[in-house]
Amino acid sequence: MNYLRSVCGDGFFVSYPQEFFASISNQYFSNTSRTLELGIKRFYDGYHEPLNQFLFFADAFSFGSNKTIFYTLDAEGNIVSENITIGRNSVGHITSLLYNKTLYKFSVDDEGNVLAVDIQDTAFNVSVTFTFYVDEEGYVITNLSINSETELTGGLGAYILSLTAPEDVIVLSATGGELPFNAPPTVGRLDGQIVIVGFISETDGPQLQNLVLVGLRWRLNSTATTELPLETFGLVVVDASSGAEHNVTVSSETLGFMRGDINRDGHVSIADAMFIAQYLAGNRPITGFNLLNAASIKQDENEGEKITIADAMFIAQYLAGLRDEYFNLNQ
Ligand SMILES: [Ca+2]
Repeated sequence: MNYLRSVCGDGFFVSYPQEFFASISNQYFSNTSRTLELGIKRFYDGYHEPLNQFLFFADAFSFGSNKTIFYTLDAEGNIVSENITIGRNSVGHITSLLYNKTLYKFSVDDEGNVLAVDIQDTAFNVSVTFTFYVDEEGYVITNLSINSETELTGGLGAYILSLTAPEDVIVLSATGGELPFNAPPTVGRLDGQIVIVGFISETDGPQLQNLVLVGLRWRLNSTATTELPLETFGLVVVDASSGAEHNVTVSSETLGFMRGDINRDGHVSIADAMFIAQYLAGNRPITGFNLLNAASIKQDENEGEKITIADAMFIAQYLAGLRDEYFNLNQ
């Protein structure tokens, strides 16, 4: 039961429940949002009661409605109050709360005690960028980096990044990104999504400023006439210090994959073969090219895809009718 008046000793509030109510009211009235923050921090530390007590108060001040009251005591001693929208489950327990563009969602048990917290920060914007390059072994890598102006108190400690991707986009392997995220993350497939999960062992993480999280070696299994859209679906970032999870608003470009369409003009033509030849001869920079579209024409070993002159040759053979739209030889 110890929470705000731990000086009172065990059992005090059980014997004097009115004191318990008065004591927490003090905290709730002086700064409600700080009380919520403290409750969530304690929850992630494994102490669930402060958050349950907070929600008990939020419920008490709602008087059964779908609004509750948040208070802030300013430096002059004025109390400012604000109506906050709350959501309830079918038996009336509070399951969500919207404050300052942040949506707090609570999974609760039958008694209304919190089992899990999900924080969706609609004002916490993160952009995801895809960058192609060729590594020292010649494999095409796509780096995924994130960027945000919002700071995490303890820096980034873990993330779950999900991309919507057709089944024909295959992840062969993943490499780590920048320190301390240099260990390969775990990559999985779930309901039409590629889900990438990574974490660090430090309790002090980097900020989200052009931070490379992961490099992917992948492959396209589709045809020369199908465009495969890939985009960021969601991102959860976790504070390395507090463990607080933020379900952020994420934006990214949509990558339109099409096997063979190197210059991304929407179709496979002799120009694509020419660009590969010019790139391999060192006469054309890779800027603006979709390197995975080039590397996935002739498929290489399962460690990854390389761009070779065979890719250009396969395009020529496809255009001459010797190969089908999967770049397989016609019988
Ligand atoms: Ca093209």
